[in-house]
Amino acid sequence: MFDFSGLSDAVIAGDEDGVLDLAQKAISAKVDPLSIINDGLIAGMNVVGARFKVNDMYVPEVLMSAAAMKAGVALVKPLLKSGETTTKGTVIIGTVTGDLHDIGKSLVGMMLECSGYAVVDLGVDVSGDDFVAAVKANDARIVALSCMLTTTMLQMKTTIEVLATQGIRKNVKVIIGGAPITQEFADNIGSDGYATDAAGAVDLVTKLLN
Ligand code: B1M
Repeated sequence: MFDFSGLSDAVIAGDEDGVLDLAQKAISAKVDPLSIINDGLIAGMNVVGARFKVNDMYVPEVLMSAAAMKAGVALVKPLLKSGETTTKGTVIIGTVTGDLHDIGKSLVGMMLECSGYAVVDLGVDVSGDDFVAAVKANDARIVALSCMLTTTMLQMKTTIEVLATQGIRKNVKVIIGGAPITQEFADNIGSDGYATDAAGAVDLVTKLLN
């Protein structure tokens, strides 16, 4: 059994080299890539979140942890590739207006890609109009909205309204997720589904498209 605590600690310390070294050791030890992400990298980030909340860590330190986490994910990502050559459909993903959190959204996009979907990642602080333009340009079937702040949650509703006023809501399924999101909120704003994590998002997209 691989000891993930060193990897989590390196994320907490914002030690990018340490993360890369320990993630590589886990890869060499043939540890399941998803476990490296969930039990090592995300576990570390969860501690960062808890410490950030009680002012035991501050924004510059959190940014270093985020950079270390991203470096680890980038190292593991190629091992998650499903090898599928055909796409099951295109997903447009982004974090909504006013919200700059991108780690969870990128993980969801990565897992969808690994499951055979084409993913267009619009990044963070994405407006409803940008989602509309991307759906049209890519003939997408799914719009995936991420949000991490209670103050930006309602931008998901706004985005769905923009999709409707621009006439494309009927052509796409809208799924949402992120730490403050609940099933009740998802139902209230008229989305087609909610997932708590990246694996759940893949299951949801598969269900909605079949
Ligand atoms: Co921010 N931040 N942050 N932050 N930050 C949170 C979200 C917070 C909970 C921290 C806290 O207080 N404990 C808090 C929000 C509180 C609230 O709204 N009630 C918070 C705050 C307050 C802020 C600022 C306002 C702080 C400030 O400036 N005073 C500010 C806002 C900036 C802005 O967005 N406008 C801010 C800034 C930042 C940083 C820039 C420093 C950095 C982001 C760096 C980056 O993303 N490049 C940051 C970080 C890192 C965090 C925490 C610590 C970690 C987030 C993370 O990456 N988690 C976070 C605390 C926490 O979440 N515990 C926090 C790891 C990631 C794998 O998980 O993102 O939850 P997560 O994604 C999961 C699921 O949520 C789900 O699947 C993912 C994978 O399992 N999921 C989906 C996500 N999107 C989905 C979409 C789906 C389905 C599932 O379908 C479409």
